[in-house]
Amino acid sequence: MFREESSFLAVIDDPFYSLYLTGTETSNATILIDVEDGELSVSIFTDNRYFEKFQNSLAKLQELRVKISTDKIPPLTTSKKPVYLDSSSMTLSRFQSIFDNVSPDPTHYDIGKTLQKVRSIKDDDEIEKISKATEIADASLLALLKRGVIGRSEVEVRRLLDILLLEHGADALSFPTIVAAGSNASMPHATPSDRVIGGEDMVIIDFGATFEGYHSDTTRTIKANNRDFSASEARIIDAVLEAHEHGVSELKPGRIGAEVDLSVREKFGEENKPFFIHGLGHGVGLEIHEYPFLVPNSTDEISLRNVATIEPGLYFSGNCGVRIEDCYVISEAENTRLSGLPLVIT
Ligand SMILES: [Mn+2]
Repeated sequence: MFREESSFLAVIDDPFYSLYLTGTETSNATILIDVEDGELSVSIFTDNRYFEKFQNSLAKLQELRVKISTDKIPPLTTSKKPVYLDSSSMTLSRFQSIFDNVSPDPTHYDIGKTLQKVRSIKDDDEIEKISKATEIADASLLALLKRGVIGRSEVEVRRLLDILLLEHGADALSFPTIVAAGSNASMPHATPSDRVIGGEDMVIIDFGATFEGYHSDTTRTIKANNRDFSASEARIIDAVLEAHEHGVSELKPGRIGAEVDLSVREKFGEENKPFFIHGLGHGVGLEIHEYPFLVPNSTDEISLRNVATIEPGLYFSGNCGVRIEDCYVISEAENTRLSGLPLVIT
């Protein structure tokens, strides 16, 4: 992770790492790691809103000796040691407040990607939490479909599903729920509208729960009347389903994000490729979108115990859209699908 120095500083200015390392939910925490001749000391700089929370969670982690402070982080400008930073969370303004208004220089080393990769490899407890969040989402969608969506607007369906997610045990929503019917579904991230859902509409529902900080992410495309898709709809559904299954089979340790994305684009073939207009997937954990990203140009490497979505879709402007998304745990043999819902619900 780090170079060979026996003395260095690392500054991690992202609350997700405080949550990851200490279990403390916070909106303000800078972690300062100070290694002096191989001796480690860790300080967390926060404010009074979180001081006691940190004290409580750190008391449970006796093996980790951490100082908690509500002071400002000391300026590190004069540090003789190399300083490691996380470029993906450290903004220029934070940097300048820590370094007395100077700008980054080449003696600062970026550990952003390394930290993301470490956090992408989930332990059993983390996988269980994502799995539990997914179970909550599964049960909520089934409850929604039992009540039916025909005659309700997209906004009403979103509100109903959001309530069901909370009633089924979600701590919060993973992200603003998407409900997009008929021609609105050709926009992958449509904002729910007052459009009333009719029986012949195909509806994209993209939703998730959080459970103890961990997210789920699921998309289903349903036929509002629960009856069979028309022949032309079925062709689109089948193409997306095939692409989805191909994507899952390509998701293997050592593969690179862009490669997996590309192989699914190729699977779609010349005819459908232009209508797959977003990335294939992303890691899921304490953040809804995290390493490894399965998108064009991504150099992220897939590892065992990653949890990632596969979410191909086809979008026909003014007509319809189809997306099928699930979360998978990357495993030695076959990847484990976390949702118990069929990929196509009829
Ligand atoms: Mn997603």
